Amino acid sequence: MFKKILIANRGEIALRVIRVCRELGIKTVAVYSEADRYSLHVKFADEAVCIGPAPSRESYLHIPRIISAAEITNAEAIHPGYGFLAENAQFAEICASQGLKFIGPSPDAITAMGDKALAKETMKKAGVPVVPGSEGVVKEVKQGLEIAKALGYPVMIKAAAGGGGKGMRIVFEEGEFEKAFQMASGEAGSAFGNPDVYIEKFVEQPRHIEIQMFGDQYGNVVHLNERDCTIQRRHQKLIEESPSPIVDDELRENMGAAAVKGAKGVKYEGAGTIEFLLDKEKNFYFMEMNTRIQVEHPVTEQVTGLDLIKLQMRVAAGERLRKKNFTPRGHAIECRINAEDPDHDFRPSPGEITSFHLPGGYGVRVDTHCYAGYHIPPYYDSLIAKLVVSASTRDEAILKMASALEEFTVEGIHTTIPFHRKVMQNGAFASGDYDTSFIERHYNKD
Ligand code: MV4
Repeated sequence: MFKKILIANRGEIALRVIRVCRELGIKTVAVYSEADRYSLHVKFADEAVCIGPAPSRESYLHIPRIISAAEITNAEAIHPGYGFLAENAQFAEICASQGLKFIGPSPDAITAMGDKALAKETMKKAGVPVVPGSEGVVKEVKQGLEIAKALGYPVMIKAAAGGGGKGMRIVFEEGEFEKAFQMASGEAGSAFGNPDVYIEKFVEQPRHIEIQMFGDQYGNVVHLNERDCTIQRRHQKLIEESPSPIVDDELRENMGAAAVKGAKGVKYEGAGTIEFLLDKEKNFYFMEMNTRIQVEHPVTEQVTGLDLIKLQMRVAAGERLRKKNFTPRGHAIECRINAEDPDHDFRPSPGEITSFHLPGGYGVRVDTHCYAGYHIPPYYDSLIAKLVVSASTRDEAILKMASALEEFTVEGIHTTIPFHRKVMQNGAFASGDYDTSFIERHYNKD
């Protein structure tokens, strides 16, 4: 096992990694920006190195400063967390060239999954179902029009360099195609420096179901069941759960087997997630692969009993995965508590937390880096806590979540807690029967 690692991240995920390192006897190095001087990851790590000013570009995204921090502290490996440099193939490559183990997949796997059109073709070749559409990128409008006609409208135009909904356009009829194509391509060009787009049949009223994957350095790949992340707002997930209320054993087995084929196809190492769209008839289609540990990993931990961060450390250090039975036990739900005002279009609400009281009880878990007196800086994401409950059934988990949300007190800033309280009372949510338009349909205040 490593003796010392550097954590190239901040917030709750940095704390989560530090805690695992303590359990494994690994020394930790925190890095921090000038805005994070008083953060708990700085306090709890064995060493801490300031890597620059508040803006991410000059600190958490500044590769030479992070590599230097690892070198001066003699760290052997880097845990990237999520966001920032977690899916940057160049960073993974530089780590390797400096003799630092990047705790994650190979640069090649990151690159292959980063181009969404290439990722789709790679998965298709490995035998994973994909949404019918163009084979790879479409360079000309004329070619696009032919493909769209053959697929039948509505279709979606997606940026190859996109992901998470950026540079995406839905087209309902032929007359709108050309303009949408130019818009999507132009948007992709200015946002990602790559104007390439591809085309897909539009899947109506889908669910977002993702499979947690793990691979080791010897080609063994396992799946750890699904998470249902259908409750999203503008491509930001707000609630995640496992198992999905609409996935039965047979579908779980089929999606899991497909995901394993896909991950084996890219010799995947470490934690990763394969996202699927599930249509009304419960057909599933590959959407994207995320080559990182995700925010919502705790719901999988709660139903499998595995510590996924610990598992990341172990496979990065060369341990082998042994196939076990990972059938989910009970039910877990996560609510993302963000410093945002749900009554004003979820606008960010940074500032000082003046009082902070956490819920408790059996099966209640809170992953947070916040405390009373903490100032939420305006520079980074707005996640302040992940509230995760587990119970034997979904109905119990919903009641437990409602109760925990009642206890959870945060003063000084606005949070998404009141929004989550309403969802836990919502009949459609309780029934498990909804799609990705849930929030627009039930909570549109715009
Ligand atoms: C789709 C789709 C329907 N049909 N692709 C949104 C983010 C990006 N990862 C892909 N997304 C979608 N792709 C086809 N062919 C609908 C969405 C989508 C969506 C997917 C999952 C969760 C929430 C969503 C909200 C709007 C659109």
